[in-house]
Amino acid sequence: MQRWLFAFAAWLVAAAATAGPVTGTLAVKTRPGTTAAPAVVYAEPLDAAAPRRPGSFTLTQKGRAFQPSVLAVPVGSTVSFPNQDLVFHNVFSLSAPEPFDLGLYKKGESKSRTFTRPGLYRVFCNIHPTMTAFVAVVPTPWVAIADARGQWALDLPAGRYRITAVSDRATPASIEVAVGTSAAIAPPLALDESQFTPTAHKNKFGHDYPAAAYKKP
Ligand SMILES: [Cu+2]
Repeated sequence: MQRWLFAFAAWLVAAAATAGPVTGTLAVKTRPGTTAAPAVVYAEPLDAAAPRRPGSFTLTQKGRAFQPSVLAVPVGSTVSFPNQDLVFHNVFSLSAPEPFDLGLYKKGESKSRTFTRPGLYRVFCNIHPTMTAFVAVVPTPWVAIADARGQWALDLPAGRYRITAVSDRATPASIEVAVGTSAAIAPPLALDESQFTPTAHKNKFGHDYPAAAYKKP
C-alpha cells in the first residue's frame, strides 16, 4: 500500500513537472488609429484553490512616468514605487477594493504597497496628471502580460483552468482550458477596447487637476 502511494505521489509530481506551457493568442478590437493597451492574462484553477505565491515588484517613477505602465502581480505581493526623478511625486489610487495614497516623496525615496485583495488598480500621481499606471492584482500565481502580437504563455500544472484577459480599456474576457501533461494551446481570447473613451482622470481628492499641471516642464 505504501509503495503504491509512493508510486502515485511520484506520478503526480511527474505529471506536474511535465505539464507543458499553455499558450494562446489574444485579439484586441481597438478604436481606429489606436494601438491596444498591454493586456494581462491569468489562470485560475477550477478544481482546487489557487496557491498563494506573493512576490516583490517594482514600479519606477522616472521621466514623469510610471515604468512599466502595466504591472500584473499575484495577490499578497508588495510593489515598491521608487522615485528616480528630480521632482517630487505622489502615488495614489481611487480604485476598489483598496484605494491608497502613499503621500509625496522625493528623488531617491521609495514607498511600497502590499496588495492584500485582488483588484484592478488605476494608479496616478497627484501632481502630474499624465502619470498613469495599471496594476492588476490577481487571485492566482499564474499571470502574464500578452506581447505586442497578443501571444501569451503560462506554465500550468495539469488541471482545469479559467483563463481571463483584461486591460484598463476593456472588460475582462474568459475561456476555460484543460491542461494535460504536455503543452497545450488555449482557445483564442478577445478583448473589446473599441468602446473605451480616454478621459482625464481626477486627482486624489476627486477634483480636476489645475490646468497648469498639464503643461510640460
Ligand atoms: Cu508626479
